[in-house]
Amino acid sequence: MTATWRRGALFLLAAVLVAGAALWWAARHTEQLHQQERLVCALPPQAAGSPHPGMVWVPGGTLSLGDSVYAEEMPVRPVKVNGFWLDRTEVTNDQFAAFVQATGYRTVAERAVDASLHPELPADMRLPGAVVFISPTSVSGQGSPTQWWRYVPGADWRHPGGPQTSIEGRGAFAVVNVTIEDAQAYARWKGAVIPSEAQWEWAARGANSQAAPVHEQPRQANTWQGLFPVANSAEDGFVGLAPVGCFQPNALGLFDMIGNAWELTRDVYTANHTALVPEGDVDPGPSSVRPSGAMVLGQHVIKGGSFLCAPNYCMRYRAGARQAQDDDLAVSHLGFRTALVAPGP
Ligand SMILES: [Ca+2]
Repeated sequence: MTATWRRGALFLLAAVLVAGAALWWAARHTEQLHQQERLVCALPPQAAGSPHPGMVWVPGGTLSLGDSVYAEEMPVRPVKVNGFWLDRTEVTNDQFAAFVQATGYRTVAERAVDASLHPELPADMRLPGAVVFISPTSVSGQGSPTQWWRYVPGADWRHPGGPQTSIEGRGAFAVVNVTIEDAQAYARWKGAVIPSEAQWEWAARGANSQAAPVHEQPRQANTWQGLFPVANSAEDGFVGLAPVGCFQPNALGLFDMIGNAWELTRDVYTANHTALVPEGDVDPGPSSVRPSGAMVLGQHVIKGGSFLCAPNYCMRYRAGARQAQDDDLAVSHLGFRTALVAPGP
């Protein structure tokens, strides 16, 4: 009896030691990855004489819009897209900083929340701020996302993780904690627009109507490897957000269409594709957001998934995936890129 008890105790001790060592190794591995992460990735030079530097031409064609994994992606339907130009990377902190410096613009996350629009919110959630992902050590109950998403007063594009964080040395990272209003303001300043959902998806598919939808987690993208939201092995080299352009571009030369930061589109969110723009030409003309501040708050479609997309939780690392985003809520996994309707090369 005593020997059996002793063997059991020894076995238990060994199991605890092994589990402890595994946790220690995982924490150390994550810490090392943080220390080793790259702050900039070199982009290949563009052809000389491009009329729109930093953008690539997306030829027109007919897209099978949507996919079959989640209900909001359905039904798949044909939509024609005219040719347009698209930023080859997500807008970076440096690029957004130039806009802010030139215009004095203050983002939505830097303003107090309008109490008349959100009378239900407690006072601390009306302070300027953004929703930040904070990886929990465990998940309890039904796995409510409030266990890993927190409203952090003081979080904004300059302070992506909260007031104690900064973007110093991270000028090449995708700007995040921006809303559709912020993205529209940047695009107007640049003389560009925010792409429609169809434009964005057509570009993400490489403007190839023959390409079958890919459902596997991509290797050439900043996503989440491991059990979301507690274990992030970061096999792709990045625990969190990455500088733009660290992974292979798609066939058009567009970087990070999938993964890294979710990207805003100018389309108001609908529960599926049925109510989207009529089949036919997708005109990138009038914006879905009224200019000059008269914005009607709702939700817009975001595309591409982010560094938080994992097979066990959110398989939205696909061109056809989509999600709704509240118009006046800045989030630490959301950025954008701009489009331009102009003659092709
Ligand atoms: Ca990653």
